[in-house]
Amino acid sequence: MSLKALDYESLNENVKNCQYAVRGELYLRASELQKEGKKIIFTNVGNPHALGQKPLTFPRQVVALCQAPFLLDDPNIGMIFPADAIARAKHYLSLTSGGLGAYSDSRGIPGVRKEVAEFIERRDGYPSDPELIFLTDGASKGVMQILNCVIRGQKDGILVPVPQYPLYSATISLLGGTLVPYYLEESENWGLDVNNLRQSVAQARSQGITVRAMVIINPGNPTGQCLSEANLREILRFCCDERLVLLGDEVYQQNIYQDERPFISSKKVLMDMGAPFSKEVQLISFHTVSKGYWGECGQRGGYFEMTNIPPRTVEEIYKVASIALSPNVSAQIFMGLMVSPPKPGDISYDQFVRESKGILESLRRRARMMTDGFNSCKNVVCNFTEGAMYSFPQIKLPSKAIEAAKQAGKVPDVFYCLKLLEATGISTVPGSGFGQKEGVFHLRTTILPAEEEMPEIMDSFKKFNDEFMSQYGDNFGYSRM
Ligand code: DCS
Repeated sequence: MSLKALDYESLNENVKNCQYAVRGELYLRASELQKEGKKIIFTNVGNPHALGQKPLTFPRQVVALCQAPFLLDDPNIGMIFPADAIARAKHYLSLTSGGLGAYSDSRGIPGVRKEVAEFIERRDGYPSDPELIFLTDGASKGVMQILNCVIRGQKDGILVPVPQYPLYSATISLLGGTLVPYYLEESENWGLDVNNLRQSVAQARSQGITVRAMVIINPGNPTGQCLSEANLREILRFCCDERLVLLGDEVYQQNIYQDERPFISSKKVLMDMGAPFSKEVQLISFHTVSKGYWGECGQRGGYFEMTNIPPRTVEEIYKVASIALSPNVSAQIFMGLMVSPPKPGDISYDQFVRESKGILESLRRRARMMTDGFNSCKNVVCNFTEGAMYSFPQIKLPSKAIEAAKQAGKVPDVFYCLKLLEATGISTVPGSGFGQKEGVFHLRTTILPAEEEMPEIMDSFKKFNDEFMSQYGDNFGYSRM
């Protein structure tokens, strides 16, 4: 009997081959255990509100009023909402054509795109054109739209850091392209060596792959490193030489936990480099409302900015965006608010600053607690989380553990993470879900659990790890790689 189109055996192979570890085996097992009544600490996803982070007050007030515009007619409204929130709600409603229930332009509301452009200009000191900014349902959708334009077939390669956030590997396999890995150096604080890039490109070319684009994640996920300006220059020069479009994933630009290397955007570095680079290199930069101190993951708001992309290509991207009609309109308002938060002198300013600083300072302390906690454990080494939301310790698994994993039919780091989950309820993602060098094992956890719970979580990790290492240990000394 012939198969029907949606019988598993006849599905699109690209769908079956695509892997997304952040919601993979570990997450499924954690969900099962939760149903059985076990307390699970979901540190597998960078989803701050799910771990108790409170939403910022001002943006929620504005969007609440946009969702319920009849409240604006209530004579008592000024007793519940501050005047600046009321004014901003009216402003955003005036930018829509029919409020939050109406589709917007497929690129997003022009007035919000203008606010994004003004934010980029303030941040980088260079002009930004709202016509080259598209609002998207989270950064993910933007990344998918752009990769869809770049990948023509199996022979098209995309340079992706390893370890990487699996949005990239999954989308490339879904679109039937080829991932060309370049390795980040763990012993160099997950630094990016341009020589590795050259090698990766040469190797891919020798296999008949046309390398077309390069992805950078800055600050890094899962690796947490912040790229230096010098490094970004090298990358941009490399992209210029190799005629690659640079996809700059900058969703963690607010999440910086060290002072030596503040965030610097790829766009600014490119413009600072001047001609010919500033006129030649094709760059797409991504941002989101899901991260930073906003953490509004469920709202699904994002944008991308295009630099040096020809108008005819912009038209094609617009056409494809139009198939999905419109990005979420409430999320577009969150984006508008993120790029133009309350200013000094506004009624809500002090509260906004208090809330956002409180979140960022706590994240910085949590980043330190996690790194120090991991580094105090046997056979575990961890680079400091300079930025983003994750800790990515290396776990030196004893050979007996690797053997036991084999017996159980598991990848060694999956085996370790499953044992950790069963023993402690801590739900992590095995390093293999992000890619890592052969024979080296990691896990990823977010730094998002509540600060007051952190000591207990790290104690319970340490206790588990001690027991694991003594159960499977072969008493070798461990030296940092
Ligand atoms: N880029 C990177 C590097 C990310 O880490 C994420 C989300 C995204 C893009 C997409 O985010 P939005 O679509 O919400 O804008 N990070 C996932 C993660 O690793 N944990 O949680 C989600």
